[in-house]
Amino acid sequence: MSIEIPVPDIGDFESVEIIEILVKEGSNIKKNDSIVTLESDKSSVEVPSPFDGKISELKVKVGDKVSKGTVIALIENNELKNETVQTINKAEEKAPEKKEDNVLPITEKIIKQAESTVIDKPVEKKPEKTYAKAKGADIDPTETQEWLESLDAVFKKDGPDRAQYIIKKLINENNKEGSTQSLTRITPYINTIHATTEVKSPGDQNIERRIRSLIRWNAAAMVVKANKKNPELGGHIGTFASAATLYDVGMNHFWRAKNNKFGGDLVYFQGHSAPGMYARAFLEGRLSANQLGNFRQEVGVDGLSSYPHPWLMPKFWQFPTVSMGLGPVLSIYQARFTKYLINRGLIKDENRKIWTFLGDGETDEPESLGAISLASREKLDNLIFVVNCNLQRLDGPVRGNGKIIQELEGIFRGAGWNVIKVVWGSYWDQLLAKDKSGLLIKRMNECVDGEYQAFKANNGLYVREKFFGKYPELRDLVSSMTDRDIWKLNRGGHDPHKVYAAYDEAIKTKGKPTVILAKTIKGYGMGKSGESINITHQQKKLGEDDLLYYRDRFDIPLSDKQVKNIEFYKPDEKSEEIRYLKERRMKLGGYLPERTSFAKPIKKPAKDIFDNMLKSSGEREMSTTMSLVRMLTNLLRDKSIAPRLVPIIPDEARTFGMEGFFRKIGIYAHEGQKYEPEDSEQLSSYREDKKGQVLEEGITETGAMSSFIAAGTSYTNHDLEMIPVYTFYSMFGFQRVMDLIWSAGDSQARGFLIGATSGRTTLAGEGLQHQDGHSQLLASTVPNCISYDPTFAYELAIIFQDGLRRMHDKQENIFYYLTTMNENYKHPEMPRNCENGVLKGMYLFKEFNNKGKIKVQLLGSGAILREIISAAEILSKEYNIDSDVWSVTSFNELRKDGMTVERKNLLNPTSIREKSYVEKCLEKKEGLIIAASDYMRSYADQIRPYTSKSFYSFGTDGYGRSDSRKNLRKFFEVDKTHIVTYTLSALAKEQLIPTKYAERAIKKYNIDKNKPMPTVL
Ligand SMILES: Cc1ncc(C[n+]2csc(CCOP(=O)(O)OP(=O)(O)O)c2C)c(N)n1
Ligand SMILES: [Mg+2]
Repeated sequence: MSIEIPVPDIGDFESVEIIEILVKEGSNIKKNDSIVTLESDKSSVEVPSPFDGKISELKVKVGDKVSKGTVIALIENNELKNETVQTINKAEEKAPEKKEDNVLPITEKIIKQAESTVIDKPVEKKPEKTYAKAKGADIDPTETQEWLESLDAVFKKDGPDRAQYIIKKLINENNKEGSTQSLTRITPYINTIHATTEVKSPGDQNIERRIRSLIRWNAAAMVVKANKKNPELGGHIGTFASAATLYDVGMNHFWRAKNNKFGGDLVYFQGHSAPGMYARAFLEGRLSANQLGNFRQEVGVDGLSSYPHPWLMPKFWQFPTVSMGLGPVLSIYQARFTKYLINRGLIKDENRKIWTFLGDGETDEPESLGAISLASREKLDNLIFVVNCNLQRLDGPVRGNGKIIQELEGIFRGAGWNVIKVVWGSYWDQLLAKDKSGLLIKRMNECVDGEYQAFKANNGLYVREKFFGKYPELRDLVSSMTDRDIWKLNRGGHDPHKVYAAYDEAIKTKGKPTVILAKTIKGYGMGKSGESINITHQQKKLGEDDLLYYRDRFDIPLSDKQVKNIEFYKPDEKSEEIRYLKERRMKLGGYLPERTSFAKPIKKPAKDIFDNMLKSSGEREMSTTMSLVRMLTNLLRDKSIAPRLVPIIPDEARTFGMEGFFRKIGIYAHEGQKYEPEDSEQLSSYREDKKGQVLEEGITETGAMSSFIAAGTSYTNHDLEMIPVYTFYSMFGFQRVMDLIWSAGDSQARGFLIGATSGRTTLAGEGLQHQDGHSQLLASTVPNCISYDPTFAYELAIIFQDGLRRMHDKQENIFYYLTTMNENYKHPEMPRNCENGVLKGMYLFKEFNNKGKIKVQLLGSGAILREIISAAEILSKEYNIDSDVWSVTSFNELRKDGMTVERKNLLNPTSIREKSYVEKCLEKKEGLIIAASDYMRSYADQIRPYTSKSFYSFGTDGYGRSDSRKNLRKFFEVDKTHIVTYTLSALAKEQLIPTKYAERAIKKYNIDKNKPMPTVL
């Protein structure tokens, strides 16, 4: 039987136009297949079929206006054979009946009686008591001892879990009794993993130490050698010296490389510890001594980049991390994106891990800690942070008066992470075991980082006096130890056993991310030249004595002469060390870091996907943001593209009319949707799904950009090409997260950044902080960012299609910045043969040739092209001035071409001069040039050098403000009246027309000559 399909609840809309019919009469469709697309001026949604069945009749056509309940089609559904024609109105069908509470009179009586007894009962007054003010002191040691003994007994009988349970119960009880003091999230300043429960490393510690020493030497030598050659080059020794063990244990035992059987762990190395990674790659035979000798010399020689830059070493580095804070936030979103791909069924779950190394000073960057709650909320147990707590940053201590490890423990534990502190090395184990009274831990707890730093800048005697010497019992504890023994008491981050145990626990942790807080010494082993002293970070020139000390400290088999020559050391290929090192890496699948891609290109979308954008929109007005949404909706119907699209939005989907995606492709939620959304009956209902495709990031441009990078580099990190489309308020893009966009370029991310609601005068009401007149200029500063400011739907379609071709067919490592607008207007049909011009940056849109006297070249970009077209009409009609109107889709692309051609000509003075694209377009055209955009004048000014004609540029320099579009364009002098007036004035200046025309126009259009430049208003 036929069933009517009505338009469901479409939210706040009435009388919405049907812009597409997606099914034919007689066709068989499945439940949720789209039947029609509806579009208001704010949003575009598809109406899905509620059943499987055959469309027996279409009741609507393109252009019809529909509202909730309008029948759009009849469907034949075999399962509902016996029924006659029915109307399915989900809202009515589902609305649950509200049940009245039917309480029997007798029950009510009983309740009343019960209530009255409760009320009548006298409130028991608690006796007032004044408690002794303990202020943290032990006011009753005997009682304390009894409690401790009880706990000890529980511990011995039933173990730590039971003890923990009882403590929790006690705390709860204490809270119930009225204590308001919160429980500390900080544990004592000792290792989280007790010595007795440590998992032991299977490695050969002697060989591993020898390998580590060689790496230490070569890393330091690389920096010293470069600076001996040229002191300008710089570099860091102290950081890697403090982190060598942390890296080595990972390399020897934990980090699995990518190969044909496994996707590989992803490791974010701390940026300025790069020399250590090079030194290891040298021993592995992946880098030559020559390359090491060219550390930080990359021009004209085969050198090594200062820091991890995939752009500069595309086969080596995977993640740019040196801009502090970016590594941590990027890795969190990388871990989340990995789970996204797994949950969407696009990659296998291979239990891959993401490891992130960061400095303790780096944790002050808001980006480092700002997203840690996402990691625990999304249960990212594939993520492991290792914070190298050497207690120092560049200028001095990270927390001289406090303890960074304790501070971070509280923060991470509070955010729900698994925290593993690796504070003390094995040499402390015995002392801690002997410390029955807890005095040693008390002393550890009370010392601040400034003191800990000073201990390691001095010697064993100093530590004896200043640390142990404070309490006679502790002095006695080490009385049988020599100063040398005391000096040997190592820190956890330098003890491979402790580090191994921590890593082992981290990889086994389920349901939450792990952070390892490893205490180390900055400049470890550098002695007087840089161990634990404030200048360590900057130390890059070691004198001969310092080098000899370093050699002896780490037993490097080099002669004095070789040391003085700062030679690198690599044992023979057959040596135990090299064999061991290689064997370990082979066991772990290959070398790290290494950047490769085995991704298959994404197939081109069918051409007809873009067809409707190339046609005129007729009387329909719409914004380019809406065109984009329609284009993406169409792309979601293309089998090859659809699964790879990653729409990313930081809480602005409704602003951009993208809420239709929620229902259609779902919002990614790792645990699905645990509630029925309040708008579940609506077409754009807030649907969360484990397989959801939209990354709805919430209000975090930093997070959204990190997701963009994760998706945009998926072709190398997951061997799967993805197409991120990150849409944001254009003002909160480049201006807000420029450093991340720079790092997207370095990472060679591919994708589309969409600066929506763009333009200083186009986003009318929002005012100064929202109106962007410079993002296009900022985009021009990123070398591999291709940017466009299109006006019409067909321009957008041409650019997007070409973007897909370049990034996914030609595999170019570029990404796009497209500005789209929220101004509604009609879109013309694509002029013939404009594609090349659209992509190059400009094409002739229209000629006004009827008058034939004076001509001008009018160049308009984005929102202001339409003002230019109107100005051309006025000039033609009212002043008999002809013009050529050019749509400039990208002044940035024109400039790139101009620079390239100019340079080529300058370098080839004897060859025939080549012409820039701008020159080719304009040379044969008559008249001066007027160029305008909704961006600062310098945006259009970029092409000034590439034409010999007079050039006048107009733009929106100054702060934005709230008003209507019309008023704003007048204020910034980019409206049609100003363009007409300025054109007349420019022509008068060139003595092509009398000045009176300009003077009259100024009066006619009420232009205030005395108004200051908008930059000062
Ligand atoms: C955003 C940013 N600001 C400043 C720097 C310069 N810088 C490089 S290393 C460093 C100190 C790092 O200290 P920490 O994080 O403790 O690392 P450590 O070297 O001690 O391991 C600074 C300030 C940078 N790389 N990035
Ligand atoms: Mg540090």
